[in-house]
Amino acid sequence: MTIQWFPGHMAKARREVSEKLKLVDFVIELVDARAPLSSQNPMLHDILQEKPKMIVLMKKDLADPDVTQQWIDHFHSKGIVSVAIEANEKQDVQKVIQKAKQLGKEKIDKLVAKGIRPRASRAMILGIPNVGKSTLINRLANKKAAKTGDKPGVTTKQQWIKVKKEFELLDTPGILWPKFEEEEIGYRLASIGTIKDQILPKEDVAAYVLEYLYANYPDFLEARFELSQVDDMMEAFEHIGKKRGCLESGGHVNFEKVSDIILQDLRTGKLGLISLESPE
Ligand SMILES: Nc1nc2c(ncn2[C@@H]2O[C@H](COP(=O)(O)OP(=O)(O)O)[C@@H](O)[C@H]2O)c(=O)[nH]1
Ligand SMILES: [Mg+2]
Repeated sequence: MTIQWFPGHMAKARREVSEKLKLVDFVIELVDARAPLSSQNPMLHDILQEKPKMIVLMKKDLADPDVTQQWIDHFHSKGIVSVAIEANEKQDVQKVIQKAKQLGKEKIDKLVAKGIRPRASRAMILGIPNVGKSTLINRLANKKAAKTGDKPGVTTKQQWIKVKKEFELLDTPGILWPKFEEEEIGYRLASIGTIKDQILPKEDVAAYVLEYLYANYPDFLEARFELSQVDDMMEAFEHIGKKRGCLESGGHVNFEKVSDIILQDLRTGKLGLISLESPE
């Protein structure tokens, strides 16, 4: 796999997250419900040390509900508080607030037992790019618009959003890098649009999607593309291309356009509710 993070960038990201961590009682780690493991950061565990965390599986509206439940059970069995949400669902956002309040209270209670004065608990949101950090911060802040864009260095000073009387949130998220230890992880992240389309060849990512769907959700391929096999990938692309008007003069199918259609359909949920990995 050719994806590389420069050690300098990783060190800087790690430093920034570590600085912010000092300010909070616990963290809220965001992952993508369609690939909750691949969208985690491998180093977070080390960086966090003893800091409590909860996991929010974002974009549950695009994921396979059965698999999402398996993930919730999986995290639960490991003693990790987790909740799956759709950012636009008010009730889901309330669930995040409830769990965060509870986790924060446990931490504050411990501190109070050690002699500090009771205060609101403080948390920060962490996650890889595009997972929905800014969106969730806005929902928790109950604001329509807040600063978006993952630009390192734009933050001048940390501000706190008072979500509830007893729970405050850092207004800027911690940005983590994804992991690329296995090729498969790169393809999953590229499929859901977390990694930019320029990094892995688009046609390869689209072929990965077709193969994965054929193995796990064959009915969805049939329903959306009337596609019943992908043994011959070229033929599969041509079939979709012809159906969806990706023909060039001379009758050739434009494979790049076909790839765009496959990836767009996946990312917008038009292919169905799909999870790209299950626990284990
Ligand atoms: N379908 C869906 N899209 C979401 C959800 N949460 C965030 N998004 C979208 O994901 C994209 C990235 O969100 P953003 O908050 O900018 O991610 P960030 O890079 O982590 O700050 C945006 O297009 C959001 O609208 C969700 O629960 N469901
Ligand atoms: Mg953002």
